[in-house]
Parts: sequence; structure tokens; C-alpha cells
Amino acid sequence: MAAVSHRVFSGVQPTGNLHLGNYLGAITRFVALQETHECIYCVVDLHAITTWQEPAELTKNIREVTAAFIASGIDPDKHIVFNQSQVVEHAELAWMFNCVARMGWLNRMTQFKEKAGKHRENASVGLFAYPALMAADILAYRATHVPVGEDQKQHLELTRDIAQKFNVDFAASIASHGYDETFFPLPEPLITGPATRVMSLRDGAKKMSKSDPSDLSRINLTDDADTIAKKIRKAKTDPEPLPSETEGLADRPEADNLVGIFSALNDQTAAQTLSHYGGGQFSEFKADLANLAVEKLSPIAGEMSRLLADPAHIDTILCDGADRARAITSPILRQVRDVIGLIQRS
Ligand code: AQP
Repeated sequence: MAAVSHRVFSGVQPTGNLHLGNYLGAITRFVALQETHECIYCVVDLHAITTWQEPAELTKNIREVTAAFIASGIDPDKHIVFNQSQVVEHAELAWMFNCVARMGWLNRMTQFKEKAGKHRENASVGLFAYPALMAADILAYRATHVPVGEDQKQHLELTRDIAQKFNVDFAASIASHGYDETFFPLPEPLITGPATRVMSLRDGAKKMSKSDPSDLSRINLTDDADTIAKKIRKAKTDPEPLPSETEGLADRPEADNLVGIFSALNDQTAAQTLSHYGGGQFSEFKADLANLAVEKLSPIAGEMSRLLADPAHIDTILCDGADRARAITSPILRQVRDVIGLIQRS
């Protein structure tokens, strides 16, 4: 079976504090791709548990990411929305990929180093093997395109390495079963748009992140208007006025970040933003940015809370999505078992 020509897969972890970086770097891209591609969007709960999650919070966060997808404009009828643990093929293929990926490859992953920090020995085995599960998420669908933020680029490269090694290691078996020699496609990362790396509001050198202990560092999708305005007012800046040209943003990470956020939310280039605000003070720019952020995010927060009031409906959407997802992964995994040489029920 040849790969579908354009199939998009991506996921978001239900680890709480869904923020503007997740929204601009990933979810808005997910929405746009629906027009042109067959899309599969996953709440990656198995990734979330690579670090400890309080069980009731995890359940709540799975529903919250689902609500954020739908409130942002993802259509679960036309495309597939589900949570990863309901499609067992993800975990099965991940195990097979654990046996294909090399320790040296995983040792180079910067996200593991950052997340494990100085306490590597205490990190879960799952956190180390996380990129093999991500490769399985994508390749269980033979997805060809993966919209992600800049931080996931290295994991996507590893996915391509795993696909390539599998295709080579099992080339003879793939051929003997009559399968396409490109058994797994090498998926392309789609790291596009004006905000592929939204930075912390408190430190322009750190990415905006769910796990940052300071809530002032990020705008959460569920923040109310006053909280958004307060966080933008308190966002770190420098004493200089805004530059008139984009070149003037070099070496000014906080200014660069706020201009990037404004431009992404207003669907315009940084040059267009600076042509209006260049030479002005941050106070006026921040007031307009706060209004813009509230205008764009409040309807999403409102729709999320409406959806979350009916958890049974969200769970039905996830179960239905999982059934449709399994209809794709189940025959692909049958082929994988064949190729590896495993005996299975016919
Ligand atoms: N700051 C960001 N700017 C742009 N894109 C971002 N993404 C995450 N942070 C930014 C993108 O959002 C998608 C979902 O990410 P995730 O939840 O699966 O995991 P993550 O990248 O680990 O997100 P966080 O917020 O940084 O969580 P923690 O703090 O737990 O590590 C991905 O496409 C990601 O690129």
C-alpha cells in the first residue's frame, strides 16, 4: 500500500496551561491545513505521562486540549481528533521503533537533556524514549506532513531517521511481501508561520512553555481579559523605543517576541507592525497588543468553557475519532508485523 499523498498528523500534550505559543506555533497551523489536507490531530496523553500527572488533572487536561482544538476551528467531523491512548497501535509501533532507534540517537535529543536536567538518572525511561513514540504517532498513519513549532524539529529529524532505518533494515522482507519499498514515508516538518517559537514574556531567551513556574511568562488560552492585559503590561522589554525596521529587532529578544506575537495575531508581517509602531514607546504598543490578544483569544476561551461544560460530548468526539484513527493504523500495523516476521491472527 503506497502512502497517501498528503496526510497531516500532529499532537499536543495534555499537560495543562495551554498557551499562546501552542496556539500560534501549532494550533493555528492545524486549522489552516484542514483546507488542503487530510488531517489527524491527537491529544498525546501517553507523551504527557512521561512526567508525573495527577490522574484527575490529566483527564481534565485531555478534555481541555480537545476543547481548544475545536474552539480554535478544528472540525472533528471532517478530520480526526482523538486521544493517543485509545489507539493502541501507537504504543505497539513505539516499542518496535525502540528496537530500531539507537541509544546514541536518543542521547543527542536536546529536549530530553533540558527536561531531565541535572537529574538524568531520575528521569523516566518514557521521557528518554519519547521521540520513538512520536515517530510511531506519525508513521502509524504514514503521515507525510507534520506541523510543529521550532522546538520539535530535532524530533522530526529522528522520525525520518527511524523511518529510513526501518525501510533499509527490512528492505528484503518489505519486497518479499510486495509492499512499496518506501514502506514508511520520510515525513516533512511544517515549521511555518510568523510565530514558530514564541518566547517567554519574562525572558526573551526562553521559549514560552507550559512548565515554566511563572504564570506571568505565558498567556494561557483560558486567561481572562484582565489577566491577559496584566501579563502583557508586565512583559519584560528594554528602555529603547520600538525600531522602525525589522533589523532593529536583532539583539532585542523581548521586543522581537512582542512584535512577533502582535504580527501573528494580526496576520501581518513584522515589517508592517513596525511601520505603524516604529519610534513609539512600548506602553502604547503593549496597550494595543493587549486589546488585540483579548479580541482574538476571548472567543476561544468562551467556546472552550461552553464545550467543557459537557464532558460527555467531548469524550464521544474522542471515541469516534479513535475509531476512525484505528481504521487507518490497524491495517498499517498488520503490514508492520508481517514485515518484522511476527505471527498474527489472520
Ligand atoms: N513557545 C512555543 N512557540 C511555538 N510553538 C510552540 N509549541 C510549544 N511551545 C511553543 C508547539 O506546540 C505544540 C504542542 O506542544 P506540546 O504540548 O506537545 O509540547 P511542548 O513543545 O513540550 O510544549 P511546552 O509548552 O514547551 O510544554 P513543556 O513546558 O511541558 O515542555 C508543538 O508543535 C510545539 O512545537
